Amino acid sequence: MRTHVVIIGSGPSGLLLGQLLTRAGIDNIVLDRVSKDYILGRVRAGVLEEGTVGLLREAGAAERMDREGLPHGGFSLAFDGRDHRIDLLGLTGHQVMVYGQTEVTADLMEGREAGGGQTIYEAGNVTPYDFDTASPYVTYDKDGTTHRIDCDFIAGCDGYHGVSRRSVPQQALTTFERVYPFGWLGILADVPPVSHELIYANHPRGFALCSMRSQTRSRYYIQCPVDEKVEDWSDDRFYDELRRRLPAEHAESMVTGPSFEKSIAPLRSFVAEPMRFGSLFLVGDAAHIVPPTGAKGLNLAASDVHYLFEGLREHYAEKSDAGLDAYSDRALKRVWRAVRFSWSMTMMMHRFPDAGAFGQKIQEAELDYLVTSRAASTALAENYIGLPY
Ligand code: FAS
Ligand code: PHB
Repeated sequence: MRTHVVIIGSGPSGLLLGQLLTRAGIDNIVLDRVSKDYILGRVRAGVLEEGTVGLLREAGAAERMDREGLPHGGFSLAFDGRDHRIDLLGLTGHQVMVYGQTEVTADLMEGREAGGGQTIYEAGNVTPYDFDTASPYVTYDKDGTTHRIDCDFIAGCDGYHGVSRRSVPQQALTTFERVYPFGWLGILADVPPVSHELIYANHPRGFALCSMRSQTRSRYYIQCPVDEKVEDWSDDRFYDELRRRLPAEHAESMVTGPSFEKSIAPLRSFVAEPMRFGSLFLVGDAAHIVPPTGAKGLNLAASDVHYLFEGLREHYAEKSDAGLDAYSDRALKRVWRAVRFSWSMTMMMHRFPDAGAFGQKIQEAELDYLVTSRAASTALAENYIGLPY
Protein backbone atom coordinates (compact mmCIF):
# COMPACT_ATOMS: atom_id res chain seq x y z
CA MET A 1 0.00 0.00 0.00
CA ARG A 2 1.00 3.62 -0.49
CA THR A 3 -0.53 6.89 0.72
CA HIS A 4 0.53 10.48 1.30
CA VAL A 5 0.13 10.52 5.13
CA VAL A 6 -0.11 7.63 7.59
CA ILE A 7 -1.90 8.71 10.76
CA ILE A 8 -1.20 6.56 13.82
CA GLY A 9 -4.15 6.91 16.20
CA SER A 10 -7.90 7.23 15.70
CA GLY A 11 -8.55 9.58 18.61
CA PRO A 12 -9.69 13.18 18.10
CA SER A 13 -6.33 14.41 16.76
CA GLY A 14 -5.88 11.57 14.25
CA LEU A 15 -9.47 11.71 13.04
CA LEU A 16 -9.58 15.52 12.78
CA LEU A 17 -6.32 15.56 10.81
CA GLY A 18 -7.60 12.75 8.58
CA GLN A 19 -10.79 14.62 7.78
CA LEU A 20 -9.03 17.88 6.95
CA LEU A 21 -6.52 16.05 4.71
CA THR A 22 -9.22 14.08 2.91
CA ARG A 23 -11.24 17.25 2.22
CA ALA A 24 -8.05 18.83 0.82
CA GLY A 25 -7.51 15.85 -1.50
CA ILE A 26 -4.50 14.53 0.44
CA ASP A 27 -4.64 10.75 0.78
CA ASN A 28 -4.27 9.30 4.25
CA ILE A 29 -4.76 6.07 6.18
CA VAL A 30 -5.56 5.96 9.90
CA LEU A 31 -4.32 3.06 12.04
CA ASP A 32 -5.42 2.27 15.57
CA ARG A 33 -4.50 -0.62 17.80
CA VAL A 34 -7.92 -0.92 19.40
CA SER A 35 -11.45 -1.25 18.10
CA LYS A 36 -13.76 1.59 17.18
CA ASP A 37 -16.10 0.61 20.05
CA TYR A 38 -13.24 0.67 22.56
CA ILE A 39 -12.38 4.24 21.52
CA LEU A 40 -16.01 5.32 21.76
CA GLY A 41 -16.21 3.77 25.24
CA ARG A 42 -13.66 6.22 26.63
CA VAL A 43 -15.01 9.25 28.52
CA ARG A 44 -12.71 12.27 28.47
CA ALA A 45 -12.96 15.96 27.67
CA GLY A 46 -16.05 18.11 27.73
CA VAL A 47 -15.17 21.72 26.79
CA LEU A 48 -14.27 22.89 23.26
CA GLU A 49 -12.57 26.20 22.45
CA GLU A 50 -13.91 28.24 19.52
CA GLY A 51 -10.80 27.23 17.53
CA THR A 52 -11.67 23.56 17.97
CA VAL A 53 -15.29 24.25 17.03
CA GLY A 54 -14.08 26.03 13.88
CA LEU A 55 -11.87 23.10 12.87
CA LEU A 56 -14.73 20.62 13.36
CA ARG A 57 -16.87 22.78 11.07
CA GLU A 58 -14.01 22.96 8.54
CA ALA A 59 -13.78 19.16 8.75
CA GLY A 60 -17.51 18.83 8.04
CA ALA A 61 -18.06 17.11 11.40
CA ALA A 62 -19.95 19.79 13.33
CA GLU A 63 -23.59 19.34 12.37
CA ARG A 64 -24.60 17.43 15.55
CA MET A 65 -22.37 19.61 17.74
CA ASP A 66 -24.06 22.76 16.37
CA ARG A 67 -27.43 21.14 17.08
CA GLU A 68 -26.77 19.54 20.49
CA GLY A 69 -23.71 21.35 21.88
CA LEU A 70 -24.16 23.87 24.71
CA PRO A 71 -22.52 27.30 24.18
CA HIS A 72 -21.33 28.57 27.58
CA GLY A 73 -20.61 32.27 28.18
CA GLY A 74 -19.18 31.76 31.66
CA PHE A 75 -18.31 29.41 34.51
CA SER A 76 -18.05 29.72 38.30
CA LEU A 77 -15.25 29.43 40.80
CA ALA A 78 -16.68 28.25 44.14
CA PHE A 79 -14.82 28.92 47.39
CA ASP A 80 -15.64 30.17 50.90
CA GLY A 81 -19.16 28.79 50.44
CA ARG A 82 -19.96 31.00 47.44
CA ASP A 83 -19.94 31.00 43.63
CA HIS A 84 -17.97 33.65 41.77
CA ARG A 85 -18.89 33.80 38.08
CA ILE A 86 -16.21 34.39 35.45
CA ASP A 87 -18.05 36.16 32.60
CA LEU A 88 -16.18 34.75 29.59
CA LEU A 89 -18.39 36.49 27.03
CA GLY A 90 -18.45 39.84 28.81
CA LEU A 91 -14.70 39.84 29.47
CA THR A 92 -13.46 38.48 26.11
CA GLY A 93 -16.37 38.51 23.65
CA HIS A 94 -15.89 34.76 23.25
CA GLN A 95 -17.39 31.59 24.74
CA VAL A 96 -16.78 27.83 24.83
CA MET A 97 -18.84 24.89 23.59
CA VAL A 98 -19.75 22.12 26.03
CA TYR A 99 -19.82 18.91 23.95
CA GLY A 100 -18.21 15.63 24.98
CA GLN A 101 -15.05 14.28 23.35
CA THR A 102 -16.82 10.96 22.87
CA GLU A 103 -19.37 12.74 20.64
CA VAL A 104 -16.62 14.63 18.78
CA THR A 105 -14.89 11.33 18.09
CA ALA A 106 -18.11 9.63 16.95
CA ASP A 107 -18.92 12.55 14.62
CA LEU A 108 -15.42 12.45 13.11
CA MET A 109 -15.63 8.68 12.64
CA GLU A 110 -19.01 9.04 10.93
CA GLY A 111 -17.67 11.78 8.67
CA ARG A 112 -14.63 9.71 7.77
CA GLU A 113 -16.74 6.65 6.90
CA ALA A 114 -19.12 8.80 4.83
CA GLY A 115 -16.16 10.27 2.95
CA GLY A 116 -14.64 6.87 2.26
CA GLY A 117 -11.60 7.45 4.47
CA GLN A 118 -9.64 4.26 5.28
CA THR A 119 -9.26 3.42 8.97
CA ILE A 120 -7.69 0.16 10.08
CA TYR A 121 -8.73 -0.74 13.64
CA GLU A 122 -7.16 -3.43 15.80
CA ALA A 123 -3.90 -2.95 13.89
CA GLY A 124 -1.24 -4.69 15.95
CA ASN A 125 2.38 -3.74 16.44
CA VAL A 126 2.16 -0.51 14.43
CA THR A 127 5.73 0.61 13.79
CA PRO A 128 7.07 3.68 11.95
CA TYR A 129 10.29 3.26 9.96
CA ASP A 130 12.82 5.47 8.11
CA PHE A 131 11.18 8.73 9.13
CA ASP A 132 14.67 10.28 8.99
CA THR A 133 14.63 9.63 5.23
CA ALA A 134 12.44 10.79 2.33
CA SER A 135 10.88 7.30 2.14
CA PRO A 136 9.26 6.54 5.48
CA TYR A 137 6.91 3.63 5.93
CA VAL A 138 4.76 2.02 8.60
CA THR A 139 4.11 -1.67 9.25
CA TYR A 140 1.28 -3.25 11.21
CA ASP A 141 -0.08 -6.73 11.91
CA LYS A 142 -3.62 -7.69 11.01
CA ASP A 143 -5.26 -11.08 10.44
CA GLY A 144 -1.97 -12.89 10.87
CA THR A 145 -0.16 -10.83 8.24
CA THR A 146 2.35 -7.99 8.53
CA HIS A 147 1.36 -5.14 6.21
CA ARG A 148 3.49 -2.23 4.97
CA ILE A 149 2.31 1.26 4.01
CA ASP A 150 4.79 3.49 2.17
CA CYS A 151 4.13 7.19 2.61
CA ASP A 152 5.51 10.74 2.52
CA PHE A 153 4.72 11.64 6.14
CA ILE A 154 3.71 9.97 9.44
CA ALA A 155 1.46 11.77 11.96
CA GLY A 156 1.95 10.36 15.46
CA CYS A 157 -1.54 10.95 16.89
CA ASP A 158 -1.26 7.95 19.21
CA GLY A 159 -1.45 9.57 22.62
CA TYR A 160 0.80 9.51 25.66
CA HIS A 161 1.32 5.74 25.61
CA GLY A 162 1.68 5.48 21.84
CA VAL A 163 4.52 4.13 19.72
CA SER A 164 5.44 7.33 17.88
CA ARG A 165 7.27 9.22 20.62
CA ARG A 166 8.87 5.95 21.73
CA SER A 167 10.23 5.45 18.18
CA VAL A 168 12.24 8.66 18.30
CA PRO A 169 15.89 8.21 19.39
CA GLN A 170 15.79 9.24 23.04
CA GLN A 171 18.79 11.56 22.66
CA ALA A 172 16.77 13.54 20.11
CA LEU A 173 14.00 14.24 22.63
CA THR A 174 13.83 16.57 25.61
CA THR A 175 10.95 15.94 28.01
CA PHE A 176 9.52 18.08 30.80
CA GLU A 177 7.18 16.60 33.43
CA ARG A 178 5.32 17.42 36.61
CA VAL A 179 3.26 14.64 38.26
CA TYR A 180 0.60 15.84 40.70
CA PRO A 181 0.05 14.04 44.04
CA PHE A 182 -3.64 13.37 43.39
CA GLY A 183 -6.10 12.26 40.69
CA TRP A 184 -9.66 13.01 39.61
CA LEU A 185 -12.43 10.55 40.39
CA GLY A 186 -15.15 11.19 37.81
CA ILE A 187 -18.67 9.92 37.18
CA LEU A 188 -21.21 10.22 34.41
CA ALA A 189 -24.89 10.04 35.39
CA ASP A 190 -28.15 10.76 33.61
CA VAL A 191 -29.24 13.46 36.05
CA PRO A 192 -29.76 17.17 35.36
CA PRO A 193 -26.62 19.24 36.03
CA VAL A 194 -26.53 21.04 39.37
CA SER A 195 -25.99 24.36 37.54
CA HIS A 196 -26.43 25.63 33.96
CA GLU A 197 -22.69 26.40 33.81
CA LEU A 198 -19.55 24.62 35.06
CA ILE A 199 -18.47 25.03 38.68
CA TYR A 200 -14.79 24.63 39.69
CA ALA A 201 -14.68 24.33 43.51
CA ASN A 202 -11.73 24.96 45.85
CA HIS A 203 -12.57 23.41 49.23
CA PRO A 204 -10.49 22.40 52.29
CA ARG A 205 -11.55 18.79 51.58
CA GLY A 206 -10.31 19.03 47.99
CA PHE A 207 -11.17 20.16 44.48
CA ALA A 208 -14.49 19.38 42.79
CA LEU A 209 -15.83 20.08 39.31
CA CYS A 210 -19.45 20.06 38.20
CA SER A 211 -19.68 19.70 34.44
CA MET A 212 -22.17 18.21 32.02
CA ARG A 213 -22.72 16.55 28.65
CA SER A 214 -26.28 17.83 28.12
CA GLN A 215 -29.21 19.24 30.10
CA THR A 216 -29.93 15.70 31.31
CA ARG A 217 -26.43 14.21 31.68
CA SER A 218 -23.96 15.37 34.35
CA ARG A 219 -20.20 14.88 34.56
CA TYR A 220 -18.84 15.30 38.10
CA TYR A 221 -15.29 15.04 39.45
CA ILE A 222 -13.68 15.14 42.89
CA GLN A 223 -9.97 15.30 43.70
CA CYS A 224 -8.84 12.02 45.24
CA PRO A 225 -5.58 10.44 46.44
CA VAL A 226 -3.58 9.12 43.49
CA ASP A 227 -3.73 5.54 44.84
CA GLU A 228 -7.53 5.62 45.35
CA LYS A 229 -9.53 2.62 44.13
CA VAL A 230 -12.71 3.21 42.11
CA GLU A 231 -14.34 0.15 43.72
CA ASP A 232 -14.10 1.89 47.13
CA TRP A 233 -16.46 4.62 45.92
CA SER A 234 -20.18 3.89 45.86
CA ASP A 235 -22.37 6.47 44.17
CA ASP A 236 -23.69 7.55 47.58
CA ARG A 237 -20.19 8.09 48.92
CA PHE A 238 -19.27 10.06 45.81
CA TYR A 239 -22.30 12.35 45.94
CA ASP A 240 -21.89 12.91 49.71
CA GLU A 241 -18.28 14.00 49.19
CA LEU A 242 -19.14 16.13 46.17
CA ARG A 243 -21.90 17.94 48.06
CA ARG A 244 -19.54 18.64 50.99
CA ARG A 245 -17.20 20.49 48.62
CA LEU A 246 -19.88 22.72 47.05
CA PRO A 247 -21.70 25.84 48.30
CA ALA A 248 -24.87 24.92 50.25
CA GLU A 249 -27.26 26.09 47.51
CA HIS A 250 -25.81 23.48 45.11
CA ALA A 251 -25.41 20.76 47.71
CA GLU A 252 -29.10 21.11 48.60
CA SER A 253 -30.42 21.29 45.04
CA MET A 254 -28.28 18.51 43.54
CA VAL A 255 -30.23 15.72 41.85
CA THR A 256 -28.39 12.42 42.22
CA GLY A 257 -28.79 9.17 40.34
CA PRO A 258 -26.91 6.00 39.37
CA SER A 259 -23.60 6.56 37.61
CA PHE A 260 -22.94 4.58 34.43
CA GLU A 261 -19.27 5.50 34.21
CA LYS A 262 -16.82 5.92 37.07
CA SER A 263 -13.04 6.25 36.65
CA ILE A 264 -9.93 7.85 38.08
CA ALA A 265 -7.59 9.92 35.89
CA PRO A 266 -4.08 10.70 37.12
CA LEU A 267 -2.91 14.29 36.67
CA ARG A 268 0.35 15.25 35.04
CA SER A 269 1.94 18.00 32.98
CA PHE A 270 4.20 16.66 30.24
CA VAL A 271 5.83 18.11 27.14
CA ALA A 272 8.18 16.46 24.64
CA GLU A 273 10.33 18.69 22.45
CA PRO A 274 10.66 19.00 19.53
CA MET A 275 7.44 17.72 17.91
CA ARG A 276 8.99 16.87 14.54
CA PHE A 277 11.58 14.27 13.55
CA GLY A 278 12.12 14.29 9.77
CA SER A 279 8.85 13.07 8.29
CA LEU A 280 7.37 12.05 11.69
CA PHE A 281 5.23 14.64 13.46
CA LEU A 282 3.98 14.24 17.06
CA VAL A 283 0.44 15.54 17.57
CA GLY A 284 -1.78 15.96 20.65
CA ASP A 285 -1.25 13.73 23.68
CA ALA A 286 1.65 12.00 21.90
CA ALA A 287 3.60 15.21 22.53
CA HIS A 288 1.99 16.77 25.61
CA ILE A 289 -0.32 16.13 28.54
CA VAL A 290 -2.02 18.73 30.73
CA PRO A 291 -4.05 18.30 33.93
CA PRO A 292 -7.73 18.65 32.87
CA THR A 293 -8.25 21.62 35.25
CA GLY A 294 -7.94 24.07 32.36
CA ALA A 295 -9.92 21.97 29.84
CA LYS A 296 -6.99 22.16 27.42
CA GLY A 297 -6.02 18.58 26.49
CA LEU A 298 -8.35 18.04 23.58
CA ASN A 299 -8.10 21.69 22.50
CA LEU A 300 -4.30 21.55 22.26
CA ALA A 301 -4.62 18.45 20.10
CA ALA A 302 -6.84 20.54 17.80
CA SER A 303 -4.37 23.41 17.48
CA ASP A 304 -1.54 20.96 16.75
CA VAL A 305 -3.72 19.52 13.97
CA HIS A 306 -4.33 23.01 12.61
CA TYR A 307 -0.61 23.77 12.33
CA LEU A 308 0.26 20.38 10.84
CA PHE A 309 -2.62 20.40 8.36
CA GLU A 310 -1.64 23.89 7.13
CA GLY A 311 1.94 22.67 6.63
CA LEU A 312 0.88 19.54 4.76
CA ARG A 313 -1.57 21.49 2.60
CA GLU A 314 1.18 23.96 1.64
CA HIS A 315 3.56 21.06 0.89
CA TYR A 316 1.20 19.45 -1.61
CA ALA A 317 -0.61 22.50 -2.98
CA GLU A 318 2.15 25.11 -3.03
CA LYS A 319 5.28 22.96 -3.00
CA SER A 320 6.40 24.85 0.10
CA ASP A 321 7.73 23.24 3.31
CA ALA A 322 7.74 26.46 5.32
CA GLY A 323 4.71 25.34 7.36
CA LEU A 324 6.13 21.89 8.06
CA ASP A 325 9.48 23.39 9.04
CA ALA A 326 7.70 25.78 11.45
CA TYR A 327 5.31 23.17 12.89
CA SER A 328 7.17 22.25 16.05
CA ASP A 329 8.03 25.80 17.11
CA ARG A 330 4.53 27.09 16.35
CA ALA A 331 2.79 24.23 18.15
CA LEU A 332 5.09 24.33 21.18
CA LYS A 333 4.59 28.07 21.67
CA ARG A 334 0.83 27.52 22.16
CA VAL A 335 1.38 24.24 24.04
CA TRP A 336 3.54 25.89 26.71
CA ARG A 337 1.03 28.72 27.21
CA ALA A 338 -1.70 26.14 27.80
CA VAL A 339 0.59 24.01 30.00
CA ARG A 340 1.26 27.11 32.12
CA PHE A 341 -2.45 27.91 32.40
CA SER A 342 -3.43 24.33 33.25
CA TRP A 343 -0.66 24.18 35.86
CA SER A 344 -1.72 27.49 37.41
CA MET A 345 -5.39 26.45 37.59
CA THR A 346 -4.35 23.13 39.17
CA MET A 347 -2.11 24.84 41.75
CA MET A 348 -4.89 27.31 42.62
CA MET A 349 -7.79 24.86 42.92
CA HIS A 350 -6.45 21.70 44.55
CA ARG A 351 -5.37 20.71 48.05
CA PHE A 352 -1.68 19.86 48.16
CA PRO A 353 -0.48 17.68 51.05
CA ASP A 354 2.63 19.80 51.61
CA ALA A 355 1.03 23.24 51.09
CA GLY A 356 0.88 24.14 54.78
CA ALA A 357 -0.86 27.19 56.25
CA PHE A 358 1.15 29.58 54.07
CA GLY A 359 0.23 27.75 50.88
CA GLN A 360 -3.43 27.77 51.92
CA LYS A 361 -3.36 31.53 52.46
CA ILE A 362 -1.70 32.09 49.08
CA GLN A 363 -4.49 30.12 47.35
CA GLU A 364 -7.13 32.15 49.17
CA ALA A 365 -5.40 35.43 48.27
CA GLU A 366 -5.09 34.39 44.62
CA LEU A 367 -8.77 33.45 44.38
CA ASP A 368 -9.82 36.66 46.14
CA TYR A 369 -7.69 38.78 43.76
CA LEU A 370 -8.93 36.83 40.74
CA VAL A 371 -12.62 37.48 41.39
CA THR A 372 -12.22 41.11 42.53
CA SER A 373 -9.90 42.35 39.73
CA ARG A 374 -11.26 42.78 36.20
CA ALA A 375 -7.71 42.53 34.85
CA ALA A 376 -7.11 39.23 36.63
CA SER A 377 -10.50 37.81 35.61
CA THR A 378 -9.87 38.87 32.02
CA ALA A 379 -6.50 37.10 32.00
CA LEU A 380 -8.14 33.94 33.33
CA ALA A 381 -10.99 34.21 30.83
CA GLU A 382 -8.76 34.71 27.77
CA ASN A 383 -6.76 31.62 28.70
CA TYR A 384 -9.87 29.54 29.34
CA ILE A 385 -11.57 30.41 26.03
CA GLY A 386 -8.25 29.59 24.32
CA LEU A 387 -5.34 31.79 23.28
CA PRO A 388 -5.06 32.59 19.54
CA TYR A 389 -3.59 30.00 17.13
P1 FAS B 1 -5.88 9.97 22.36
O1 FAS B 1 -5.14 9.33 23.50
O2 FAS B 1 -7.28 10.42 22.54
O3 FAS B 1 -5.93 8.97 21.11
C1 FAS B 1 -4.78 8.21 20.77
C2 FAS B 1 -5.23 7.01 19.96
O4 FAS B 1 -4.05 6.32 19.53
C3 FAS B 1 -6.06 6.02 20.78
O5 FAS B 1 -7.24 5.69 20.09
C4 FAS B 1 -5.14 4.80 20.92
O6 FAS B 1 -5.84 3.57 20.88
C5 FAS B 1 -4.23 4.94 19.71
N1 FAS B 1 -2.92 4.31 19.90
C6 FAS B 1 -2.12 4.38 21.00
N2 FAS B 1 -1.00 3.66 20.80
C7 FAS B 1 -1.09 3.12 19.56
C8 FAS B 1 -0.26 2.27 18.80
N3 FAS B 1 0.92 1.83 19.27
N4 FAS B 1 -0.67 1.90 17.55
C9 FAS B 1 -1.85 2.36 17.06
N5 FAS B 1 -2.69 3.17 17.73
C10 FAS B 1 -2.30 3.53 18.97
N6 FAS B 1 -8.87 16.59 28.34
C11 FAS B 1 -9.70 17.59 28.67
O7 FAS B 1 -9.62 18.65 28.06
N7 FAS B 1 -10.62 17.42 29.69
C12 FAS B 1 -10.74 16.24 30.38
O8 FAS B 1 -11.55 16.11 31.28
C13 FAS B 1 -9.90 15.16 30.05
N8 FAS B 1 -10.00 13.96 30.69
C14 FAS B 1 -9.12 12.93 30.36
C15 FAS B 1 -9.17 11.67 31.00
C16 FAS B 1 -8.27 10.64 30.66
C17 FAS B 1 -8.34 9.30 31.38
C18 FAS B 1 -7.30 10.86 29.66
C19 FAS B 1 -6.31 9.78 29.31
C20 FAS B 1 -7.25 12.10 29.02
C21 FAS B 1 -8.16 13.14 29.35
N9 FAS B 1 -8.14 14.37 28.70
C22 FAS B 1 -8.97 15.39 29.02
C23 FAS B 1 -7.21 14.62 27.65
C24 FAS B 1 -7.78 14.00 26.40
O9 FAS B 1 -9.00 14.59 26.11
C25 FAS B 1 -6.74 14.16 25.33
O10 FAS B 1 -6.23 15.49 25.30
C26 FAS B 1 -7.25 13.78 23.97
O11 FAS B 1 -7.76 12.47 24.03
C27 FAS B 1 -6.07 13.89 23.00
O12 FAS B 1 -6.44 13.29 21.84
P2 FAS B 1 -5.36 12.46 20.98
O13 FAS B 1 -4.11 13.25 20.87
O14 FAS B 1 -6.09 12.05 19.75
O15 FAS B 1 -4.97 11.18 21.86
C1 PHB C 1 -15.56 17.61 31.47
O1 PHB C 1 -16.73 17.96 31.24
O2 PHB C 1 -15.19 16.41 31.40
C2 PHB C 1 -14.54 18.66 31.85
C3 PHB C 1 -14.87 20.00 31.75
C4 PHB C 1 -13.93 20.96 32.10
C5 PHB C 1 -12.69 20.56 32.56
C6 PHB C 1 -12.37 19.21 32.67
C7 PHB C 1 -13.29 18.25 32.31
O3 PHB C 1 -11.78 21.50 32.92
